[in-house]
Amino acid sequence: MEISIKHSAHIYELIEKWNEINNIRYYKDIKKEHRKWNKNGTTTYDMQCVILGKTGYGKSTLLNKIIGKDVFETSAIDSTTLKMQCADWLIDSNNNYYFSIADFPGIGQNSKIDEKYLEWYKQMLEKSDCILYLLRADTREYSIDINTINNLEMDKSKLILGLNFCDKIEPITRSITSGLTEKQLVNLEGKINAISKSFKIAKSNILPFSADTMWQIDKLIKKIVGTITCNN
Ligand SMILES: Nc1nc2c(ncn2[C@@H]2O[C@H](COP(=O)(O)OP(=O)(O)OP(=O)(O)O)[C@@H](O)[C@H]2O)c(=O)[nH]1
Ligand SMILES: [Mg+2]
Repeated sequence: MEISIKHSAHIYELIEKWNEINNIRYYKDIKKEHRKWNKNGTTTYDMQCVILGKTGYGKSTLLNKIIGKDVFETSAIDSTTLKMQCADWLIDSNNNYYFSIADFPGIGQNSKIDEKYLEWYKQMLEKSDCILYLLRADTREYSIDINTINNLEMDKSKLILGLNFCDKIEPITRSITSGLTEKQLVNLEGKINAISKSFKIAKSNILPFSADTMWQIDKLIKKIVGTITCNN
């Protein structure tokens, strides 16, 4: 399995934007077999978060917002991400410890391509400490997602269901603030309850956000860090 590194920086770059990332820097138990990678002949240990989910659900957009730069290509029209790619942040240069977020191609295009991508997902699950599986808050069709999570036997202790597109929850209004209205929040609560039941996953593992307006991305980062450091 090969992943192209599209962005590489020191962990301080992330901490400056997201204070919570500090907890990853202080995490001591990094040197584990499943975290081993080979980067140009050097063995590294990567604490890995992977973003998975259907095409067009905002995986690349989210990663760009976390970095604060448009590194990963996004599109409102076509399936955009066609290979495995990631952003890496150096934690410790003496031991070659890294924090990494990987952006994968989205499923749901056609069954032949899905087969290939699902195989990639499967391989990556074993190497990951946090699986961020994106859903859209403005749809009620989750059967492909439920099947994918069940068929790949995703470890629910590592799984976060990221509920993106919360800015599109009904009733949509025009506003000068980026938060959700009272009515949207009520509908969101109902949505989370329904998803919790149908996916058989605790409500605490469902994190609503909007990559577009950046609503609750700070909470999502906190959840990712908590999952990786087993400190939820
Ligand atoms: N309104 C709204 N639009 C969003 C949000 N997140 C992403 N988008 C838009 O959705 C479109 C698709 O986003 P991408 O980031 O390319 O989706 P992707 O999951 O990476 O897609 P693939 O690479 O094909 O798997 C883009 O036009 C984004 O601007 C969101 O929270 N709200
Ligand atoms: Mg993409």
